[in-house]
Amino acid sequence: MYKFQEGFPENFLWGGATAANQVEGAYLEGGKGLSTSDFAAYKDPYAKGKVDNFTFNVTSTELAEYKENPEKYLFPKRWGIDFYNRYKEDIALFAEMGFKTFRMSISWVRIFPTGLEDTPNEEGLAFYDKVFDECLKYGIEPLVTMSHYEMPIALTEKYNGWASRELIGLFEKYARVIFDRYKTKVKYWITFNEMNMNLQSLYTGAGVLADKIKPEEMMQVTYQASHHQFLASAVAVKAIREIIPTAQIGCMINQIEAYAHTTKPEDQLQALKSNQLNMFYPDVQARGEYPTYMARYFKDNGIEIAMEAGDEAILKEGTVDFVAISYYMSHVAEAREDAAQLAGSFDSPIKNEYLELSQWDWPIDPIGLRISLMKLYDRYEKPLYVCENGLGAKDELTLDGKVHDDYRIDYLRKHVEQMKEAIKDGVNLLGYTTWGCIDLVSCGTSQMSKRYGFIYVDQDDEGKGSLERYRKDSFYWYKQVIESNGENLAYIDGLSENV
Ligand code: BGP
Repeated sequence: MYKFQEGFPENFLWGGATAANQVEGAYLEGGKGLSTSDFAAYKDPYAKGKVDNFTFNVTSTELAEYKENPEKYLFPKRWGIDFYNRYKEDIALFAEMGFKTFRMSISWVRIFPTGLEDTPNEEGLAFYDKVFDECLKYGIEPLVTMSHYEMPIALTEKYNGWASRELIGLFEKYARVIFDRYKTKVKYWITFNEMNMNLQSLYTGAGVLADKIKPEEMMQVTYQASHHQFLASAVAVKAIREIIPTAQIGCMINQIEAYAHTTKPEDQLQALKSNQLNMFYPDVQARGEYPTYMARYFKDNGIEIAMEAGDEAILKEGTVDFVAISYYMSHVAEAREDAAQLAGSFDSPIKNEYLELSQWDWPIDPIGLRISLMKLYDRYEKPLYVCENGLGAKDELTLDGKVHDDYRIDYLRKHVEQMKEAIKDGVNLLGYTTWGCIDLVSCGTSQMSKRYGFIYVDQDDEGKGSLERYRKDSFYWYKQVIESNGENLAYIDGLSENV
C-alpha cells in the first residue's frame, strides 16, 4: 500500500564520508603494505592552464620512477590528515555534530599488505577495531567501503590489478576476514567505491597500469576488469549472507545524470545511452545479470567478456541490498563521435547554461540529485543511499580560528532540500553522508586545498601545517540539520560567533 512520507524518516542515517587513503596517512605504520594510492604523486592540476580533475593516473614508467626516487615527489595520500593517529579526536567531533553514521573504508593493505599473505596482519585488524569501537561508543553506525580507490600495489605489479581473474579469490579472502572480525560491529557495507569510474581511470578503480595494455585493447580490459570486480562483489555478498546474516550490503556508482543537449531525438537517444553506460554497473549488481543493451555495445566495440561456467549464477546470487551513489554534478550529452567516452566524465565539453560551476568547474545541480534518486528508485525499487555529496572549495581560516563557509552551507542545503523532495516523490532513502566531512586529500587532484569538510584541517598541499582541527560555520549548521532531522535548514549568520 502506498504511504506519503512528509520528511526524512525517523531512523534516517545522517553523517559524513571519508576514504582510508585520503585520511589515514601513516602509510608505513602498523605493518601496512603499499597501495596503489601511495603512488599517486601530486601533479599541478593547473599545469595545462585550466583545472585538470584527473591527475591521479599512474603508468608503469612513473611507478618505477616513484619507487626509485621517492624523495623527488610529493605523495599526499601517504600522509592524509593523520586520521590513523587522530581518529579519536575526529570521531568526537563527528559525534558533536550528532552523526548517526560514519562512512569510511578499510585499507586492504592494512589487512593483507601485499594481498598474497595467508594470514592477515593483526595490527591492521586491531586498528579498525579501535575505530569502530570509538564510533559505537557515540552510537555512530559505521558504513564501510571494502575497496575505495586503493589496493595492494603488489597485485598491480604481479597481475596488473583487476585485469586478472586471480584477484577475485584474493578479494574473497580479504572479505571473509573482515566480515568475520567485524561481524558484531559493522552492519552496513559497500563493496566497491564508484565502479563506473573504471571508464575514466582504470588505475584508480582497478589498479591497472594502462600503458601495459595496447590502446586497441583498452575497452576490452576495462570491461573485463569490471567483470572481475562484479564477481568479487557478488562473492562478497554471498559471504556476508553466511557470516553476518543481518548485514546490509550495497553497490555504488558516481551518479552523473546525463541531460540531452537539445530536444533533437539524436541527442535524447545519446543521453539515454550515456546513462545506460553508467547504470550498467548497478544494473549488474542490483539485478544480478548483464543488461541486454550492453550486448550491442560490446558487439559494436569489439568487446568480448571472458566468462567462465558459473559466473552468471554467481552474479545472480550476489545481488546487493541497496544502491549507493555519490552525487556531485550532472552532465550534458549530445550525439557526437566521442559521446561514449564522455559518459561518466566530469569534463563535459558542453556547458549547461542553467548551472553555476564550482571552483573546480563542477556544475552544481541539486535538482539533478532529485532526478537521479527518482530514476534509480524506479529502476531498482531498492533502498538508496547518498553516500557522497559536497562542495570542494578554497576556505579561509580567519585569525580567530573560524571558517565562514556560507557557500558550502548553501550547496548542501539545496541538496538536502532536493533529497527531501525525492522522499516525498516516493523514494526510499536510507541515509546521507556528505563527502569529506573533515577536510582531506582530494582523490582527483591530491590537493589539500580542495576542501569539503565541516572541520578545517590546518595543512597545505605540500603537507605542511599544524594539523589542528577547527569547526567551520557549516559544522554548526549540519549539527542543527541532524538535530532537527532535516527540518531546520536555515543558515543563521554568525552561528559560530556565539559558540
Ligand atoms: C569521489 C570519490 C572520493 C572523492 C570525491 C571528490 O569520486 O569517491 O574519493 O574524493 O569524489 O573528488 P575529489 O577529491 O577529486 O574532489
